[in-house]
Amino acid sequence: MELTRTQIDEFRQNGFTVVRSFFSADEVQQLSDWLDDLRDSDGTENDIATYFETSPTSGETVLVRAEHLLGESAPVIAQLLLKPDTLAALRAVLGDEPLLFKEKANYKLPGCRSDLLHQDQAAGWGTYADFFATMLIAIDENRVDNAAVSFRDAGDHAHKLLGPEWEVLSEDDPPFQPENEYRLVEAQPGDIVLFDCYVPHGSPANLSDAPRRNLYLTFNRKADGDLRMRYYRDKWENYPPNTRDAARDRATFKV
Ligand SMILES: O=C(O)CCC(=O)C(=O)O
Repeated sequence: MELTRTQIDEFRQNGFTVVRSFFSADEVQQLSDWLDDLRDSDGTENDIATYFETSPTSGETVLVRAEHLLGESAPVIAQLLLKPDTLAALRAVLGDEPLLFKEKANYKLPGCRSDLLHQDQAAGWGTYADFFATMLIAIDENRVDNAAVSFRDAGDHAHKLLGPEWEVLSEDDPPFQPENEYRLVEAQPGDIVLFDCYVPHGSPANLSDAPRRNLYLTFNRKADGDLRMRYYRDKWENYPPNTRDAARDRATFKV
């Protein structure tokens, strides 16, 4: 499925665009089964970096995110996610060959905390390059009541940082204010959102009983080089993955 001219223009002007049914029901089912296996793991197997946290609402240990998903342990999943249509869409928005920078699953299970308003570039990405594009892939339905992601959509998109690195743009829980300047993107499994590293976004805590799992594939331009393992090595030094029996609390989370 090729992006339309309108979608490419929206991405450039507003920092994000939504593409419906980019992955088929069969593809989503494979991804969902794989994510469920990972959710139930204790975080000690294979080369996937898991981040377990204690839920602020239920007190239970939940897998909040998993990164470095497309290592040697998941060749079939890597092929499915990095299919020719994925690379073509990223090529269209980046204007260059896309190279995978990082990939993660955000589980946002019932009880998972909010993700405060932030720009991805503020997470130290400027050390590596000044532009990235991310494909959000909805695995579960994203609804207003199970923590669908909101993006700033006020016609003032700027390709720059709006605050200091490592700081969120607001400490207030979503819905972000003023509400009419943000677009809450409800999505069906298989829908994607392409967004750049400067568009402010975030999502509330998941207070429903429905999981809201999304995958995020982030790419940089080939001109900026192959940065993925350098990024992960740096990140693991500063923010090491953990196992189920060493869950963190929210206080350690920044951007
Ligand atoms: O998955 C979400 O709800 C938002 C996560 C997010 O913005 C991020 O991980 O950068």
